[in-house]
Amino acid sequence: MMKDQYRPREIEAAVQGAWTANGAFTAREDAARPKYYCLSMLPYPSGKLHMGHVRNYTIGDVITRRMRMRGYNVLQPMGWDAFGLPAENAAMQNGVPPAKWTYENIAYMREQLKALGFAIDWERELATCQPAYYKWNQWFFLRMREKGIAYKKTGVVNWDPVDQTVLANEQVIDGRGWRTGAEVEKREMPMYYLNITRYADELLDSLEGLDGWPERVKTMQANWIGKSEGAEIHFPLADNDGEDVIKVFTTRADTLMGATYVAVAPEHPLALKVAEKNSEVAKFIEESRKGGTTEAAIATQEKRGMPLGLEAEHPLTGEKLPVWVANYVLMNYGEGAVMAVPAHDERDFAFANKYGLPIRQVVACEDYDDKEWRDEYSDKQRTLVNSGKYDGLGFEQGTDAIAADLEQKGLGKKRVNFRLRDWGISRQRFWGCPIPLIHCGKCGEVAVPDNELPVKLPEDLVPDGSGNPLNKCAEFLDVKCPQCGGAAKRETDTMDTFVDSSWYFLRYTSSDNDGAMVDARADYWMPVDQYIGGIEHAILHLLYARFWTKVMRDLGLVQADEPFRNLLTQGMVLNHIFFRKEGAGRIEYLPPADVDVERNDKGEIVAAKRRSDGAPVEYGGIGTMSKSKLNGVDPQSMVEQYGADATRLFMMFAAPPEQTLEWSDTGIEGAWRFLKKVWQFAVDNEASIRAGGESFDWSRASDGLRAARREIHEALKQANADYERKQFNTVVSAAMKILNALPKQSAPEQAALVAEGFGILLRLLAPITPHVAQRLWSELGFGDDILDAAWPEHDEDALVSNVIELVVQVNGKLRGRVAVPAAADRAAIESAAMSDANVQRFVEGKTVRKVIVVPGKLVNVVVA
Ligand code: ANZ
Ligand code: ZN
Repeated sequence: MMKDQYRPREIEAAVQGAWTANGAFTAREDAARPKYYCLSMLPYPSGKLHMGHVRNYTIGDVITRRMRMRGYNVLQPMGWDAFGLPAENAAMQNGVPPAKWTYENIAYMREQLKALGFAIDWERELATCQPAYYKWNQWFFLRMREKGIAYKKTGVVNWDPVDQTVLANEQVIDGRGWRTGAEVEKREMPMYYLNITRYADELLDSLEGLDGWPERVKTMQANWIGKSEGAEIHFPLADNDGEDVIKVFTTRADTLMGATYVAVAPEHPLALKVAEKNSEVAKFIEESRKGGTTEAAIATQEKRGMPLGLEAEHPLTGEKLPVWVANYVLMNYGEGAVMAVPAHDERDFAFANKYGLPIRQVVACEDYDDKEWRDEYSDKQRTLVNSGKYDGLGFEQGTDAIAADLEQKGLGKKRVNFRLRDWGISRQRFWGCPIPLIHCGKCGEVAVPDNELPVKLPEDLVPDGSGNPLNKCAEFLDVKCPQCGGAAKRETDTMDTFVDSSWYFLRYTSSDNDGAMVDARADYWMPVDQYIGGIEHAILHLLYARFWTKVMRDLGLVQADEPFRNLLTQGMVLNHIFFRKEGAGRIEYLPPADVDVERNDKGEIVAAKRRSDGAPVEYGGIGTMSKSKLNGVDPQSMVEQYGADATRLFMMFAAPPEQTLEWSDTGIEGAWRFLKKVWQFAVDNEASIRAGGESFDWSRASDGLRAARREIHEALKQANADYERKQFNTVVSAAMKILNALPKQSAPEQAALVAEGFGILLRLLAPITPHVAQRLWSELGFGDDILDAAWPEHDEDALVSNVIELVVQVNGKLRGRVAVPAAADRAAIESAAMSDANVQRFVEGKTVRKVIVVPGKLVNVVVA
């Protein structure tokens, strides 16, 4: 007999225990079965799971479990993106080594994941801070260095003076460090770069083949790569024996005859050379170091510049043009210099007007006004004027003609430029993967020999805020030169943590191999069939992972061209925000759990009070769950209160995966109540379910039974279509429909219906609420393990209605509808039509002249 109470904690612990004991989720390569690699982005071990994690991993788990029931050999691994700044910050605050903090967080979060019942192959677990993992970062870095894909150069970087580190462009917000808020400075320093631009064309072109990616993400990647077709043009420097030229990149070579000056970036070698002798220029360059290197920062700052006192020759006319240094020219883009065409480029226009430089119109525009910019000035659909022999040509013809002439003179040619820059991976941080190099006074920079890898990061150091502690750690620093054996120093820079996450999905396939980065198992599992994660990783992480995979392919390590076949970007989890304004404009946020709300009849919140003291609080609308706004909901407490299944069910039911999800207390309660109903149904109908397992001839079933069965199979058909589309919210609605279609207290003749219907329901729910589905499946004798039960498909015959509905008219006017058996004859149809109550009202007291029956459609009663 079944327990009559739904007790999620007891069920979930027992079912999880059995999975662990059986190694239920250990994945083994098996050439005989189709493989399916389902991957969720690995979490940063921040301390505890948040709802965003729960949503992400539930989506992945639902897909994993369903694919397994459909016969696929499924791999779903998990790991930890374990290097990074928060561990250093925690170390500074609490005096614990980052390693200890990180490993403790991992231990805690691993238990949380296990309590949620995810079908993870824990044997493949990895943490990117483990030497066994990052050894291969180092090994591969050295292979890339040998190939010139990793190279050293001095770059202009964003420097955060507080954190004492280089920031990536996206870590600079409004010219300030994203974490410290400190004004960012530009600095030059030697760094290691990965030559991702070598792959720019392929990274762009192969986006086209990624049919399983959201268009939006592909567009973001394409824009980031930023391919521009244009030309490189050389402006020889006057008074320099024609030796030195200023190279510029332009997308408007057609406007060359309108170039009136040349401008170089403040970090351009020419500007630096002039600055050596000219203190004004030196001062200008110094000032322009302030502010970030981001395009946004540069686009919004005031355009400033000064002449360098040099002249360049126009490559076609020989006219002397002044050379300026200007802060709107980026050193990192194109050639770090522009040919200025003030008449047709908005930035040059503003600059020329500010400094009184000539403006020469060369593209036809009526009423050209050189004081007021209009967007049509830069329109490419117009023809050239004031351009000598090029007059009358359009953009393309003009570009071609000018490029051909330049090429003949050896002063330019058509060229493609990418916005994408090489990936600087050096970080002046402690908690990251050491770059495996040694600096020797005699031999220079020497690679650590392969057999000495990994270069281990000391796990007992505690950063104290005064820069990288490796710089003070003699044990780490002092080393013998591998080449000459003399005293040498280790490199103390570590790698950008994006390196760690660029290939972890490959390592999962071969995680127990100490002797190789990956082995043949990578080719069995790759590519990842379904990748799931946040849209915030749409650009960098995905681009780096694609690049890294292609490099590994080119070095013969894997076959895959692209790492991720299908990509799902899940929406954010939102919750209400409540706050009070305290003195001095300070805002104090309150957790939604401490607030009682009043709603209007549309369900909108119109007033809110703090529960403890009844004092009014302000409602701040709905927003992403965040620590600072105190509107997060702790998954742990949800699991404790309602169980993992209800938490998972709510997450899947509340919204389709890609949309935002609004947290709701009544929603999770509703999910839990539904599972209670499912349980109660099993308790009430146990005998029928057990009795109804035999095969049954549905063609002989009563109309009522067949109608109920039709409802169930229609819902199943819909659920399967929705599973395919990954619309899990309507899968849950279909499950609810099925439960409603089943008789609550079944009679013996309903046994077959109940057994079949409930078996379908359990299997539909199994991916979403695996524990309760498993328990009921085995308890009711359906089988041992629902994990590998055959996925239910609808029976086409069940969809065929044996009852049809006919329209009944009286004198051509619609008066009723009747349902009749599909096989009913004329007489039966006629009598059904005449017995409809409404039809009778219109027929009463009249003479029926004729009854017309159009089979399958209508009945018309003609009366007089
Ligand atoms: C002359 C010109 C005339 C331009 C005109 C535009 C309009 P995209 O499309 O983004 O590739 N440029 C080139 N290098 C630059 C740098 N380092 N810093 C700032 N601006 C730079 O943009 C290419 C255009 O951006 C180039 O074409 C150049 O200005 C400018 F009517 O050259 B153009
Ligand atoms: Zn040496």
